[in-house]
Amino acid sequence: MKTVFSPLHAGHAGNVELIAGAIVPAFEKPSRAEFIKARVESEKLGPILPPESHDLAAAKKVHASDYIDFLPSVWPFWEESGRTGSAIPFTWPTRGLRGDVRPRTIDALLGFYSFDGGATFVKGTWDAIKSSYDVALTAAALVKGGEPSAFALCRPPGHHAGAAFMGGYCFINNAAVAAQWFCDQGARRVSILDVDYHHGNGTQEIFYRRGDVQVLNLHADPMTEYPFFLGHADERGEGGGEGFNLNYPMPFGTGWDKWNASLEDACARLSAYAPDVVVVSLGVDTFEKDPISQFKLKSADYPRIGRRIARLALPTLFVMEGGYAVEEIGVNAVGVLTGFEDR
Ligand code: Q9C
Ligand code: ZN
Repeated sequence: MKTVFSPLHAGHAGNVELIAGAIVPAFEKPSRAEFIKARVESEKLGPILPPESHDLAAAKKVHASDYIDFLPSVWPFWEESGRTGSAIPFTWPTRGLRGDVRPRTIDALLGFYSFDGGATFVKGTWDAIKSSYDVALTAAALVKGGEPSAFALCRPPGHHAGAAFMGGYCFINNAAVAAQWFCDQGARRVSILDVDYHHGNGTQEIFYRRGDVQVLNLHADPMTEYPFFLGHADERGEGGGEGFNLNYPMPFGTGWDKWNASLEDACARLSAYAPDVVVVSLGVDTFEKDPISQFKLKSADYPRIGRRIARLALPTLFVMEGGYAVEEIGVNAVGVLTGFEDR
């Protein structure tokens, strides 16, 4: 399997986050992608290719145009405003406030275009976001061109980013961009299988009213886990999308047997939908030692995930999302891919 990777991800570094009342170094850090790349190499998964540069038209098919134009403006605006450090959102137009009036200062705009304080900017962040987008589209083109599968080693991740907001370490929704690109290239139906520990709220929002993109999400129950405000089992799509969004919320402590039962059900639903292509939002924060998560999957479980996905017998694009136990993230992410190739 070919991997697409860009070193520009590394400029998105040194960010901090607020978690459990403490400001700490961000868990979403460059070593994540480097550990995965090293494992791709040591396991000889296949060639590692650089991305081709794309304009932002494909991003604007799933995101609001003004939101996409905002992203590269953040750091220059931050510096013009006399700021240093990291640009972090801190105020949001929630219930009772006006979300329909676009304000003018950088602090206000950061809140206007986000749902939490987990999408933070430093100088190299936009170039990393853009490279992650290019990685996803380049890997999608490999699959469209006839490769049975490809691995988009995206960083930053994307599945929490909605049509007009960032959050949860995510800016551009790489998996959604790729799925839409497949539709625009002639796919009649696309399935997105999101196995990240957290609910892919952005992906759900983007496709919620559509029947041509099926979204299947396996994740920790939002009653007790981030992103808290989406991802319940009764969210099944709306209008033309009714029945094409499926959520599998699971409790803290979930291990392989229970998680796998959800995967089996999702795979059966996916097969019944008979898409032309599958996009896997590949998060490995379901791992038992993940520092911010509460599931109990073991390293030996990840190849089993890959083997089950391979049994769908469909062209498959893997798009990297979360996973934070950096020592093992490479083993687990690449474990899915070698399992997919049954080796
Ligand atoms: N500062 C992904 O796995 N935790 N995102 C709270 C608030 C956010 C996880 C952060 C976890 C986001 C792609
Ligand atoms: Zn996650």
